[in-house]
Amino acid sequence: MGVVIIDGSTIREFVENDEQFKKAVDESFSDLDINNDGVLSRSELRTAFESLRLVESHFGIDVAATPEALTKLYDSIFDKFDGDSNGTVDKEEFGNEMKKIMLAIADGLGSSPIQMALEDGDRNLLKQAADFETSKLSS
Ligand SMILES: [Ca+2]
Ligand SMILES: [Ca+2]
Repeated sequence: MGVVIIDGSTIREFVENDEQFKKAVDESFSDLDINNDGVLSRSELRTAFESLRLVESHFGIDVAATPEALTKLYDSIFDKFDGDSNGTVDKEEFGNEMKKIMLAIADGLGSSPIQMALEDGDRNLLKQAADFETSKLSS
């Protein structure tokens, strides 16, 4: 368990570094594609969002929302990701939408840093943004 501190510019720089962001998206995507069929299903994406803990911050949802409300929410998230509405999310769709979400979070944070508590071994995109920042500082 560790704590990382990130702000809007940390996230923005990370997302706008194409090579770095693509690598992070590739890694996250393979982690999330539990059955390794090259696309994310509804349940795989839901698992992803539950573990990324982005929903509360980005969509402003009440954490105590009912299961029905959450399912509805995750369905609407899935539809956003599934740009061509073919029922699955491929890597490109995933990357495009993650980029939008990360930038929206960056806008929301502005210059007010937030602390994130992370489990060891977490590899979510916000954590990677923080790592990217750290590696830049130390190089
Ligand atoms: Ca899959
Ligand atoms: Ca699709």
